Amino acid sequence: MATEVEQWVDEQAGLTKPEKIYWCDGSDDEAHRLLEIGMTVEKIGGHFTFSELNHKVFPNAYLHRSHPSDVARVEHLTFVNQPTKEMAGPNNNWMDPVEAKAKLNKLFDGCMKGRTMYVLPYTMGQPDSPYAKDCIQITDSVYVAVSMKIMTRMSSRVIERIGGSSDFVKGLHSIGELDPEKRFIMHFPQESLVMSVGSGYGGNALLGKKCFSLRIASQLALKENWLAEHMIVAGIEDPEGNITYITGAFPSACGKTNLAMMSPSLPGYKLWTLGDDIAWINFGPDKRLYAINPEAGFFGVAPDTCYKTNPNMMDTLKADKFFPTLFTNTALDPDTNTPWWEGMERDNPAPKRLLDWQGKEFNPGSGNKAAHPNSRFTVSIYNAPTLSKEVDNPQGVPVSAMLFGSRRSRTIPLVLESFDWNHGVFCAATMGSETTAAAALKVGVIRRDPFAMLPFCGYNMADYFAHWLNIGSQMSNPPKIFMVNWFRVDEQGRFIWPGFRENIRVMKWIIDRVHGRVKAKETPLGFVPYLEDMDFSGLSLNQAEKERLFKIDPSAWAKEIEEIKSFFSQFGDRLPQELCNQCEALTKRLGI
Ligand code: GTP
Ligand code: SPV
Ligand code: MN
Repeated sequence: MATEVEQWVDEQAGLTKPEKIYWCDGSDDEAHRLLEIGMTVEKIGGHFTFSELNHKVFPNAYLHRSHPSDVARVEHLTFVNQPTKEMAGPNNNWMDPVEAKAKLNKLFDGCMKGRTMYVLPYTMGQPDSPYAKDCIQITDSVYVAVSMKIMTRMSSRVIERIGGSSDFVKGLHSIGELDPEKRFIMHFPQESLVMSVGSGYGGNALLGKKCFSLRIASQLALKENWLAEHMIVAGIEDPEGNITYITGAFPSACGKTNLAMMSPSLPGYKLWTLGDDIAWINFGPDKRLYAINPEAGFFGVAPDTCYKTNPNMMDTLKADKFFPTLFTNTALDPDTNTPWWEGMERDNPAPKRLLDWQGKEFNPGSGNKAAHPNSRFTVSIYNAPTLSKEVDNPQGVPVSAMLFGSRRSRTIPLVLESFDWNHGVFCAATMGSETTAAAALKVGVIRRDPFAMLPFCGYNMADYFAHWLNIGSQMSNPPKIFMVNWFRVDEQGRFIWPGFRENIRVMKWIIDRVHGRVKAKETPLGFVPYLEDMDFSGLSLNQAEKERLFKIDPSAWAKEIEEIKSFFSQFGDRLPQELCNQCEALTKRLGI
């Protein structure tokens, strides 16, 4: 008798009508064959899916150029189809699940005619972890299949693990016609099902990532008393050799990968990487919170990555270990056949000739960028020189501090410690950030992005806030919560804080606070460092700049509070009263 997996795959094949069905085993040999197909058979918008890069410089690396209309997540085409609109909340697009299925089934009907259907069995999380989840994704894109080999633990053993069970997460993906008019990313949390059509781009198409590990998983986490978060996981080793584990939530393209891979500028400090995008956080037997990274690779922003800002990532990209590495929508130096992106000129002068991200001759005088601003690399976490030895620990690592950071030019100080858990939840719930190129939105305007989860929470965000408050109430000694902001600007609009490797100075203060080694100054916003406790040695910051990093501007905060209230109002009665209380208390402390 057919297993549940076989039955489900049969049904999808009946719908999409592929010419062939191929079950992936996740091996290197298979990746070679898929890359070969991408270099000689499969085409996207007139050119082959993959081309081989110079393996002397970037071992195992391949370039992918996507369809020019398909370069970022599309939040307006992403739906969370809970049984009711109320359950999805004001932060999600919603459609009645029955209607949504009917609409999608039309788009999927026959969409794989003449093509191969790839069946990808994978787990999110180390397979021996009690927190790991088994998943099956179907796709008709070799780019997606190869990306999933890097980003997840893909193996035919997953099929054996699932056996006859129906307990697996289902993802149905087709690039369809790559037509933005026929593009939808739809989630059905009640069925642990994602259906995605019309895009081959990362977060829209690698369904184990944002779609499952955040949108579907956040709903599971609510039911099962854990957290699924848009967070890095890292260990910070101090000069005494003690490692303190932290998580950090930052909106897309606001610095997670850079922080997760940091090469600290302060002597004696080391950073150990566990994850750069997603954390699943569970209570351990000691009732502390423990984090795992469900992913196995990085899908990182290329522009600005260079030896000056992120040497560990450059070494990761050049490591000759895990097979293969992908570059998507970067520019190309045709003379050396190596990828190039803006920011690399900080290490070496830009090549004389470049092909832009669409493969066209690049004109530096045009005002355009050679690499797409959201161009990315896909590379195994096992290539990272900073890989934590705990990365495969099935239980995860104990979390001592949780950071929340965003791009705010004038409101949030460089670092701020919340008074307690509930105040920290308020700070995270009211986070706002200046938008970036990671989503197809207007760039540079402030939008509220609570917990960096606005595009990724799979249910009503008011219930999500309540869940966070509830998690805190179950701990006598919860992790400390910090806000960080690398992006405050001076009068000329330039970033004051040097950031990147220098962020260790902020991390040092954070772990000193965790271990009770340093006092802090109480302000209306929370605790901030006394300037003399911040290690600014060797930086060219004057006193006025140091003060500006922590300055509280009452008029900016008056505006901020108005915006927070208006953001909260959309949740009506569902918003936990505690958050309104926190807002009132903040208003009083500021004397507004
Ligand atoms: P996603 O993969 O989209 O979730 O992004 P991310 O949060 O991992 O962001 P990433 O680390 O890739 O950084 C995105 C952009 O922020 C890059 O262009 C970086 O140059 C910039 N950035 C990261 N850290 C810093 C910093 O400390 N200071 C400044 N000024 N820019 C930074
Ligand atoms: C993000 O946008 O937060 C990313 C890239 O990490 S994506 O996989 O597209 O979500
Ligand atoms: Mn992300």
